[in-house]
Order: sequence, then structure tokens, then C-alpha cells
Amino acid sequence: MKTKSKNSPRRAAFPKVGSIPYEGPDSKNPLAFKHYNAGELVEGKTMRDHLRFSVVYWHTFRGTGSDPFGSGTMLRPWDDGSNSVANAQNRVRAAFEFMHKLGAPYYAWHDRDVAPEGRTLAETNRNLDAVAKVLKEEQQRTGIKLLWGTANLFSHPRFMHGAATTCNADVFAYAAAQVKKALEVTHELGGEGYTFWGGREGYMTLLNTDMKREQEHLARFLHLAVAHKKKIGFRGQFYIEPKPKEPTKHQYDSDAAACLNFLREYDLLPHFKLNVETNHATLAGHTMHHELEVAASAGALGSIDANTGDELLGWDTDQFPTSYYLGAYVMLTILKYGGFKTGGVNFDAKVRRESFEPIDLFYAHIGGMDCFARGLKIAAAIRKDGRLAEFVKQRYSSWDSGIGARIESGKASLKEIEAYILAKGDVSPNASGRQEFLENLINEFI
Ligand code: XLS
Ligand code: NI
Ligand code: NI
Repeated sequence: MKTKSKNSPRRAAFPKVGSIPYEGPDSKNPLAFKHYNAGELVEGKTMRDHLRFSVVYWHTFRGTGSDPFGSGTMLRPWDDGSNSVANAQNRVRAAFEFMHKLGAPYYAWHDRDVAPEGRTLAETNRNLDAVAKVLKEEQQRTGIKLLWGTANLFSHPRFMHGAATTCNADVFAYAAAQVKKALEVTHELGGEGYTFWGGREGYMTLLNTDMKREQEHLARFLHLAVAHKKKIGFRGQFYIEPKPKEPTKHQYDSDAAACLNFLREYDLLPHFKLNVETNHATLAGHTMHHELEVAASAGALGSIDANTGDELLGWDTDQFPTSYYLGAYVMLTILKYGGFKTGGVNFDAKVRRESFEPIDLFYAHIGGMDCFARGLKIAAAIRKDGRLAEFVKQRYSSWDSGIGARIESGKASLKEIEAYILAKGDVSPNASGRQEFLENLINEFI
């Protein structure tokens, strides 16, 4: 019987695709970038460094295409479908081939995406180490870096009541141990961040829930992670990822404002920034632009999970972003606050169940990257033009001197303010908000 030699070269997962080139806006090549030109300078910085694109392991390499009405559809010839460590290691090589050909500088994972769960936590940890070894080799081979790691604390049935906010102390202990290990592996792989998304940190009914106790446990959990981070010398950024619902009916990290309040209340704010996701913003009844402004104006904008929802569907459809308006609004806020200091544009997005061929993964990511590259250029052009910023500046100019400046600086008392307006008799006339004018202005650049 012929045995496969250990050194025989791996069959390419995407044999028909080479490195994705930049060909410019006139190209008709579906396997080329029209807008993302990694080395091109925008506002003095390369597009690569502005956008810091990242591919997610869970959707792109573990997504099966299953939905509540049907099983998986994805064709993934490199994956033997088994739960073995060898298959997991082989999948890593396919993943890095994809990311390298795409030209994405970063990726992100959950512990359970990359390695299979064993019979005990100790065995599971050994599996993770065995796969992390290959992740490290592939990172070194390709130069692709880990944007952030995270632990999956929501898929296994043991987490049915939550992880940090479970009613069962043993489950809390299991989750804490799992985070400890995921943090250590993230550190070992030079990860630049670590994300806490509260998969089932919330409730289905208040009738069985001690909300105060659960929130205190969540804070304890995060403080334990902060302490361990220090202990092992991990210098990456911690993120909280807001989401209002799904899978639970109410998640504690429901939106950016709720997260900021929680972090402040429990003295965690210095240790965390937010990872803001488009589809979560819309589930919360906000726009992504709104959530970014809330996070950034509190100095807590860390990273973004770039995707989009469907206007007509009320769940987390995690579609790839293609709207230039979305890309432009996101990048306007990112540029306004000085660009990503940590984090990046992480495609927490999945191809549709019907887009089951491997090549669809390329089309999806190329489109998402072009959407954000175009958004970056639009945002930079709007900033260079200056009319939008000038309008906003003028709109608030009554605060720059006189009574406005005295109120802002805290010098004016209520008595002084009253005397001022009594002497005037009434307010000076308001100016128009010019919303339609400004919407037209944005359209000049799209
Ligand atoms: C799910 C979340 C998840 C996090 C990582 O809705 O977006 O994918 O980003 O746990
Ligand atoms: Ni996400
Ligand atoms: Ni999501």
C-alpha cells in the first residue's frame, strides 16, 4: 500500500486562483481589486495601514451554510469533514493559502473554530496547542498576523444559561479556564487583541434571572481576565463587542452606550475598547455610524466587525458589506478620530448559503475590501473638500465666544445666564440644519 510521504507537497486548496492584483476601477476581472491598492497613500498613509483587513476563521473556514431549515451546503474540498486534529491542521494551511492570495494582513479566530473539542478540557487544550503550532508556522511563512483571538463560550450545550453570567458556578469556572487558555494562545501567536463577545451573556426571561448578580459575575469574569493578561505580559487590546439580542432575547452588552456604562460602573473602562459590528448596530436600532460615534467620542473605538444586515430581515445575517455609503460613513468617523490605533476592518461576514463554491469566498472578500477602500477614498475626498466639516463648525460657532464659551468652560452661573438672556429678550434666530443640502453634498463624492 502506498503511504503519503510526510514531505509530499499539499494540494492547493484554490489551485485556479493566484494572488489577487489591483487593476483599478475600469477592470472587469472579478478576481482583481478595483479600489483596494494596498500600497497607495491616502492622507499620507497606505491603504493597507488604514484598513488593516482581517479574515474571520469561523465564517470563512467553518461556516457550513446550514440554517434552521436545512443542512450545510458549502463545498470545501480541502476539509474531510472530520473532527480530527489532522483535519484542523490541514484546514489551517488552506486558510492561509486563501488569506495570502487575498492579501489580507490579519485574521481572527475563536478557540473552537481552529481546533476540535476533546473529551475533557485538558484534551481540548492539547488539541488547541497542536493546531496553534501550525497557525504559528503559517503566520511566520506568510507574515499574516492575528488581529484578535476569542473563546467560543456559546456553542456547547454547557453554556445554555450563559458563560460568565450563568447560574451555575461550575460553568463559570469552565468558561474562565477556557478564556485563560485562549488568552495564552493568543499571546503565543502574537495576537494584537482579544475580544469578548457575550454570546449567551443575557437572559431569555427575567422570571428566572437575578440580573444584578449576573452582571456582577460578568464584571468579575472580565477583571479576572485583566489580571491574567497582566500576569502573562499580554499587551494586546481587550475589546467588548456590543450586540442587543440573538441568541438571547436581551444581551447585557446591548449597544455601545450600554457597554460603556457597564465598563464604567465596574471600573473596567481603562482596560477595554469596543469592537463595533454593523449588523449588531442595526439590530440595536442604530446605524453603524451612530455606534462608531458613541464609541469614538468616549475614546473607546477599538476595532470593527465589518458586515451588513438585510433591511428586510431582523436577524444577524452577517452579509459582506458592499455599500459605498456604509464604507464612506465608517471611514469618515475612523479618519476623524485619527484612524485605527488597534484593531482593523474585520470581515465578520459569511457568504450566502447558495454561494457554496470556494471561489465565492474570494468574490465576497474582494467586494468587501473594495467597498472599504472606496469608502476610505470617498471619506478622504470629503475631508479634503472641507465643506462638510466647515458646515458643522459654523453650526456650533455660537459656542466659540461670548455666552456659549462661558457656558462650555463652566464659568457662567445660572444667574449670569439668566441675566444674559433677559437682557437680550429672546434668542437670536436659528439657522437651517440643511440636511438635504448635506445629503446632496455627500452624493457628489459617492
Ligand atoms: C456574533 C458575533 C461573533 C463575534 C465573535 O454575532 O459577531 O461573531 O464577533 O465572537
Ligand atoms: Ni462579530
Ligand atoms: Ni455578529
